[in-house]
Amino acid sequence: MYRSRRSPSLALLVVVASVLHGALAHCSGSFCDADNDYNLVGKLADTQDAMIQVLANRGQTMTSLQEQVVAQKDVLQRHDERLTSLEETATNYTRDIERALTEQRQLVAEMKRDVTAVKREHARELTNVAVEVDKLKQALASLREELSGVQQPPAAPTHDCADLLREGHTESGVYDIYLSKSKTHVPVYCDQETDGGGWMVIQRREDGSVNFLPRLGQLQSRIWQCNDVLQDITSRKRYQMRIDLEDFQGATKYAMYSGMWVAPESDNYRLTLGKHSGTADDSMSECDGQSFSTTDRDNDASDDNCAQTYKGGWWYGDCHYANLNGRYLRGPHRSYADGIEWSTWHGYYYSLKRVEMKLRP
Ligand SMILES: [Ca+2]
Repeated sequence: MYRSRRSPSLALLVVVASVLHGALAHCSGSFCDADNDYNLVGKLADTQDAMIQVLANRGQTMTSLQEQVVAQKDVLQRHDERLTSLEETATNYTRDIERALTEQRQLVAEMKRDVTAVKREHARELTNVAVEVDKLKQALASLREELSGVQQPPAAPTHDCADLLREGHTESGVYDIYLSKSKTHVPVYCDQETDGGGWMVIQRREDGSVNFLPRLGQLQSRIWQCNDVLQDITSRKRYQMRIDLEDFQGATKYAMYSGMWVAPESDNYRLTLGKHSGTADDSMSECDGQSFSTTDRDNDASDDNCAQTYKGGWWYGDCHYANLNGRYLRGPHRSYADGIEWSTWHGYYYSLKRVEMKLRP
């Protein structure tokens, strides 16, 4: 409430005016002094003017105050309107936020439901997988039991000394090898040392005996059987042949042939040798392409019987440059070309101390 500090003065003026007015009314009678009355009237008039002026001022002040009140009311009205607008805005925001929160809560609830459903589904699938795994384990166990009753297939047969070397048989000696055609095993001597090993010795001369393959006996009695074995072996894969030579002075040489093959009996065990190499010059050139001859089977290219003349079963052509199945004559000899000859090294009058013919894939 508006309260002016000048209100006591106004009230005093009103009281004074009332007193004066009373006195004036009192002195308007016949008992008032004329001078005093005059002065009093003058003072009253002055007071009345002053009061009028004061009242006028107060009126202006009141008007100004009323205008200020009106202005303050307008300001308050605008503030009220602004406040109302802000409240509406806040209400709208609150409503929007609550709506969004509600939607988010619904979304989260839906996601939780989905996750729960997926978890449940996965759990079911895991259970099914576990069941299937158990079934597979049982089937595998059954299969193992069945397999344990089945005999293991036989290992791949050993066909030559190179196979044996790969299997870990690194010592030279006699081993059984498997013949594909005749489906039998036959003992052979394996040289597992010379030039990396893996050599199958098919003929050896180191004394008076003539050994083709071990335990197959002497040349004259078993030579055809030996040729059958050679045909069997060399028909399965391509073999190189090495011929080691040693004379009685201890000198050694060797000859290599890149593709040794013995034809079947129907082709008289014809020999194929391939390309020559090695430290010994080639003395087998006459043998290449020739049938095998013995004293009683003249398959050579000569008018004579080379096997009878040179005392050996061999792949004679127009007789020979090498006669590795000839007689064991121990070095120099007088007879012509009937010893263990390698003519390109020692001619036809020198019988070598030791020879070996061997095959390797
Ligand atoms: Ca002949």
